[in-house]
Amino acid sequence: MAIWNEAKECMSRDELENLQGKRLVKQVNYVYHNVEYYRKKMQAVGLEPGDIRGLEDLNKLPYTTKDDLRETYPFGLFAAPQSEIVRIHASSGTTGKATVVGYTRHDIDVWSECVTRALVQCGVSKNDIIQVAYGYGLFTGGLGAHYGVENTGATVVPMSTGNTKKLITMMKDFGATGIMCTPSYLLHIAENIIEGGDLDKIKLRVAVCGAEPWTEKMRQQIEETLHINCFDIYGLSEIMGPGVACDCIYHKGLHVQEDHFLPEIISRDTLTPIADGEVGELVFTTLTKEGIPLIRYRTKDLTSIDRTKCECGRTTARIARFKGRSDDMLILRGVNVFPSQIEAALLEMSETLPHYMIIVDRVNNLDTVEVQVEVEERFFSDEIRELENLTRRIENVIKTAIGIAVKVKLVEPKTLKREEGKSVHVIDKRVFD
Ligand code: DLL
Repeated sequence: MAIWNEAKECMSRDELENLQGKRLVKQVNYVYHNVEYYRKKMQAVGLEPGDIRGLEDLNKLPYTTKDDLRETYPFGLFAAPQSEIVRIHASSGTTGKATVVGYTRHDIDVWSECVTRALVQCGVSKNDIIQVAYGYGLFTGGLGAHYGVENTGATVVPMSTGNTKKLITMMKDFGATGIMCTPSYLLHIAENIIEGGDLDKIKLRVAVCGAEPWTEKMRQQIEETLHINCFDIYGLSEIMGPGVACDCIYHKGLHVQEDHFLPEIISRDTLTPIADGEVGELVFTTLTKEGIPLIRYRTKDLTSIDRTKCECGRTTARIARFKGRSDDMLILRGVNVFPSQIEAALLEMSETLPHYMIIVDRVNNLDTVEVQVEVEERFFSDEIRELENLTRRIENVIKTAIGIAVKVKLVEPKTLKREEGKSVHVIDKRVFD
């Protein structure tokens, strides 16, 4: 199995840690001198760049969270001037304000390199034709995957999301050999392929899926249904986008591109680093980023780490399949959604009461969302048409707020369960184990 950049992916741990240490010192200096917010944050804990001399000083540095990105919206954490930023992406923030990230030309090159390494790790070569069916746009999935495929030398078909029939037609007509999309979407595509009697008409042999939590069972199900190899790719916009880490043919964890991103696992209770193998929150420090370098960014993703050499020959640390998140962020059809975004949208409407319940399920492998909303009694004496109008309007308001369609069900006042303690607004019936 080929390795794209053996010099970086297979170096000895000593060599790698030495490189990481040097890059960390440089990145901290860069951030201190170019981002006022970080400078103040470091000064607040009495830190100067000279205090960080290598990896051993990492835990002196304060953490960064999504709140820091929100407070500095939109460009406050950018370290490079606008004239050097060649691209912007964004994802959902906790209160509706987007998390905005910017890339310099060099950042885009590093990103393409990382996705290329991941793809080659999954067996992709220039002989492949890859359909990218992640959304193109502010979401990092589409364009991130796209540049990586091109850099590999393979042929990219920029499908984006939304038209399964066309995707399958082109898969057959073009002889596509690979696909990149969310795992739940691929299961949906697979069902359509089977139903349409198209399985023997496609040449698909590899899929690289991510952007949402999924299980090993789902991965195997995809492999068996489509007779292909299926891999798990991870990433987040704050750090880069897809390609921060990816599975290899041994499926024993996702290799982190450690020369660019320094991983730590911290305890959710004490917020201090924990031993390899133990499950905690994944934290990343970018090592080479220019646009928006982040120091000790708390991803809220729960996993464990293994730094032993993999059977594939790579020495980079592997993170285990994700065990969930430590915050309330939902990933619905690959889109990040915070319940607070739905709440804020409902509160803007005068007809709704501040009681709602979000019910998430997975039907035919696609996430479904029903939002039950209490509305004032008087609406139930109105004509059915009025109720339907109101339902559609609420659906539109929510769709505008979170970017995906939901089904709204109006319920009478006091129907939804009231909690005595922390209110519960989400029932997630999907199974991720
Ligand atoms: O989802 C980037 C991406 C695109 C990754 C395409 C892979 C493929 P965000 O929209 O910022 O970025 O969402 C990041 O999605 O913190 C995880 O909670 C979740 N996530 C991403 N990949 C995986 C995965 C993209 N393979 C958030 N398994 C992250 C489980 C994943 N969760």
